[in-house]
Amino acid sequence: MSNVVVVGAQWGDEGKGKIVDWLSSQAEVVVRFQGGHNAGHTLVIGETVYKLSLLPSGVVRKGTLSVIGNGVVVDPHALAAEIERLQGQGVAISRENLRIADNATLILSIHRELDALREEGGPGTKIGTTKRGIGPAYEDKAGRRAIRLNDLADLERLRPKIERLLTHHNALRRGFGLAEYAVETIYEELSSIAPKVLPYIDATWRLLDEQRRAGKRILFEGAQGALLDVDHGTYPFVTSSNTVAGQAATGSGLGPSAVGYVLGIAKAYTTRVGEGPFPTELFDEVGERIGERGREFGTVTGRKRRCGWFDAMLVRQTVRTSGIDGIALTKLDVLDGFETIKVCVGYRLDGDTIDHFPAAQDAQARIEPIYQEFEGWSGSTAGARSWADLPAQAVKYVRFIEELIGAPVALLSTSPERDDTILVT
Ligand code: 2SA
Ligand code: MG
Repeated sequence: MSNVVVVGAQWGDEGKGKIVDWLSSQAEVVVRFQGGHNAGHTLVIGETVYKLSLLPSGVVRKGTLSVIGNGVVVDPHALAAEIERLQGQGVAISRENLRIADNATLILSIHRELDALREEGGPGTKIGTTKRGIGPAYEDKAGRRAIRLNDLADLERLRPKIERLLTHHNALRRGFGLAEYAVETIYEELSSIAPKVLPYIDATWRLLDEQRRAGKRILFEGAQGALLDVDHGTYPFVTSSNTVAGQAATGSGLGPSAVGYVLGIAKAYTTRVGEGPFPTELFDEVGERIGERGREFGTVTGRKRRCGWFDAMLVRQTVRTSGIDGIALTKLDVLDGFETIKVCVGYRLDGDTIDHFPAAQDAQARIEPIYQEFEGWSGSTAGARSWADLPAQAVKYVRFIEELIGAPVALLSTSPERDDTILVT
């Protein structure tokens, strides 16, 4: 097996956690390369459920090295809390198995507040973010005023950096009619947590390069999905990082050739949390049924996800923008027992048929899906562990999707259990 990057091929919540966990049994290193604790990956191992947000999924596996790469934005307080929570569940976490990039950007309380404030700022400004401060932290990174993890290692020199950051933020806060922040408040916030996170920091680009040269297999764990990519997603209803596979290299400090096989994760239907266009969204009892059967609630915020039919046009597009070599199709069992299943096979915009999802926000909102109806199956796919266990009509559905999106289904996941996975060869 070569190195593998796992990315969501839709709007996130495709079931990446399980697939990453399954693949991590064959990898020595697992790396997060973008996003932050806005991600939510649920792992079910035996009787135990682990909920991860910021930590790479490899952390629950003995002998696996987990790396938080430079492309991630790190809330040090959330990080420390997650480490403690997992340690409370009996997971061993130390510098032995966790390293964090010294050049990763920090999320501060000012970012969280700003995120929440904008979300409450009336019509037109709401994105439906997770309010974790992700966007504002990336803004400061691009604005060249961010505080980074390595800054915590040199507290003597931290104050002038905070001052510089606050020149920008206090001006913003005045605009919102908020009290200004004092340097000392942020200094306190950071110096108090520094001892808890510093043990893990490292020049992870170098560590990863060494691991790679030593022939260790690296798994790159994407968060969110390609349609939330800041360039290729449904802008402005996106997250603030690049979520496509190309980011695996940049966000971990390796060259593109290190990335290897690109595995896209797609659900057998579509979901989305937050605002933004969603051509195949269902507002009826069918959508309700998918949501209930699929337990479609956010791992991090508990938000109810919007549900709809599989949109082959969108996934075909992410297959191309991420260079997806193969798809892991998840939650097929949620469609068990549906009399008819619809798949979006084309788009109509103002009466014309178009062959891709347009970049313009207003056009995206006006898209109408062209559906192909598909006969459902009465048998169960839940827990199937081989191709032969599947109803013939379910196999047909999978083949149909492959054809439409232009990528083979390499893995089929039929329940949250690690072993209920079919490797398609
Ligand atoms: P943000 O907070 O700035 O990244 O939000 C911007 C948009 O990105 C979406 N987003 C997500 N969509 C699905 N899953 C996400 N992670 C959690 C999970 C979500 C949760 O995996 O369960 O618990 O609610 C995630 N993170 C960000 C978000 O909805 C906005 O549309
Ligand atoms: Mg999730």
